[in-house]
Amino acid sequence: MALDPASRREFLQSSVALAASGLIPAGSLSGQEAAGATSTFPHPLLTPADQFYDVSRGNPKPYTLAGEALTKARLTPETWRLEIEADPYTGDTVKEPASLGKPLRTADGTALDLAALMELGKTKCVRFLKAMQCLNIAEPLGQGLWEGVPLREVLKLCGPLHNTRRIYYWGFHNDDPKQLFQSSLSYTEAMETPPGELPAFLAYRLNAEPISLERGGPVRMVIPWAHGFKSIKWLQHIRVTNDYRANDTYAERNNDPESHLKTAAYLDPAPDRFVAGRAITLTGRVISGLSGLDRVEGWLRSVRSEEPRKEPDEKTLASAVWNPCELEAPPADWSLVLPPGIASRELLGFDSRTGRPTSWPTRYGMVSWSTTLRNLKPGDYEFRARAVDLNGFAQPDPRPVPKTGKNAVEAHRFTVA
Ligand SMILES: Nc1nc2c(c(=O)[nH]1)N[C@H]1C(S)=C(S)[C@@H](COP(=O)(O)O)O[C@H]1N2
Ligand SMILES: [Mo]
Repeated sequence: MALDPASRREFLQSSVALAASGLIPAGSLSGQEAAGATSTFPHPLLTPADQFYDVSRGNPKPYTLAGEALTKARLTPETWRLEIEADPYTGDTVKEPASLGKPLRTADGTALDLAALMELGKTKCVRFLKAMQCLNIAEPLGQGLWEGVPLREVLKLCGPLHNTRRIYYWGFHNDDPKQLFQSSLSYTEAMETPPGELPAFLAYRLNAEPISLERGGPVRMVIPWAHGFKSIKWLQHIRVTNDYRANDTYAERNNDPESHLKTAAYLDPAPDRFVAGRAITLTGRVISGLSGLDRVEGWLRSVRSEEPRKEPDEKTLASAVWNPCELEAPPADWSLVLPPGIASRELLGFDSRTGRPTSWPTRYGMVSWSTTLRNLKPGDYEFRARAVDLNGFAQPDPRPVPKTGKNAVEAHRFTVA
């Protein structure tokens, strides 16, 4: 929602008014309270680095290396280097290889080191709150404040590019080609940023600290709009190529390599039994993906627990009553949320004068939602939550193919006794 905090409050109040007027059926079966109830939101906006759900390949995993092995892998701040080269590839339809004016190579001492990258960051740095999510896991991994230098600024160090249609990149992988985990962007995605959008960047800080080894430090690619597989950890190689095809490791596993983060709500784990007469609060998280977020809504229905679980049929779905859930509001004081020394007006997606987010949730960001159910009679119930995007599509539409990102509508069953 593109709302400032004041109009957000109004929206919440008007939702309550709508419910009171009966326009939003706050029916007894649903028993769901209208938005505006006072709730606590269980997830901090910034996930501590060590509490991200980890998705890392490799044996041993690169972040378990220590001592000399770590130095040899060039995964310490002093030894880290980034090589940028041209791919010699030509083929049936690719007559000329890509080239760049000035390759950066470890062998001849020209590779980029961390000090040089951070020096570039003094004038070019971007800071951005990103929800990290795996295309194949139906649970957000975490949300961080990432800081680094746009990829285009780093490519500029290499002089003029010719015949370049894609940028390939990968990280340290134990010298075993089978462990290579790589990704790619089109030249346009690397070089240009539409207004209000966010550039691909090479991150060296997470939540204002150096990026931990587990999260992909010293330097990790961060692709704001994409699922996690484009945000390559332990970044060490960039190759400009005239090949027009995506080379992503994820593409080889039947995933859509160009998929964007999806607008989708996710349910937190909750008890499966509640005491009759007590209010029941259910919570979750919602990601604002490519198509933005209008609202999160919930559907409560009676079920018979002895019947096997099956998806509701068309008729049941058509008569479902979805009630608005409460979205966590933007913090009134961002200094209480952000690390010391970082002002919200310095973040992408925030107004550089007022320090307020230009949309809520922030673009490719994640917030908590909550709903309170009251006066439920003893029985068995099922609760579903879904996001509705700014085009009016309710999850999982308009893109229900799971290999472009898991965004099925999640359900929780429980008994009130
Ligand atoms: N080098 C490398 N980068 C990688 C991976 C990997 O295995 N190796 N996994 C990717 C995938 S599939 C995801 S979902 C994210 C997970 O990021 P996280 O572990 O910081 O949560 O990292 C991505 N970057
Ligand atoms: Mo992933």
